[in-house]
Amino acid sequence: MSERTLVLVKPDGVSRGLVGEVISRIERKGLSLVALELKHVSKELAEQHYAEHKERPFFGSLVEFITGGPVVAIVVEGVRAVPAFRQLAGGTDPVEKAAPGSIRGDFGTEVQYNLVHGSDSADSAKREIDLWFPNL
Ligand code: 3AN
Repeated sequence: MSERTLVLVKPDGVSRGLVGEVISRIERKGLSLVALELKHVSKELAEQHYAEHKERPFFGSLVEFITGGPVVAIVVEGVRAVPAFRQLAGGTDPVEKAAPGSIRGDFGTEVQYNLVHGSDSADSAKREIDLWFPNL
């Protein structure tokens, strides 16, 4: 029943001092932290992480944004960890989609600067955890 997901506190979340807030919500939900690292993201890692968005018009600015400041990468584990963190994060658009009470709903306004990333499936989680934490 237990699974893992990759969570990123993106550069906007780190610079706004929301790392503790995000970790606190993960812990209060009943999920566990398995690995955590403050990372300066290379262009290569960013492009691999967001490979599925390669053809999207915002790909270039997304890569620029995610490499523009430190990111906190966290491997989170628990029962239904993938959808559970997606619920904590809220929808991609912090205003139109994310409900109040979610991380994006409470703290975000812009689609690109939406504070956190969470894997969208167990398969994505495995790929992303291998990418961000190759030694885990
Ligand atoms: P989520 O992070 O909710 O799974 P995705 O995977 O569709 O959303 O998008 C990945 C990231 O790309 C988002 N977190 C956001 O930073 C950025 N993004 C998505 N849609 C747009 C958009 N229309 N304009 C700019 N950035 C976007």
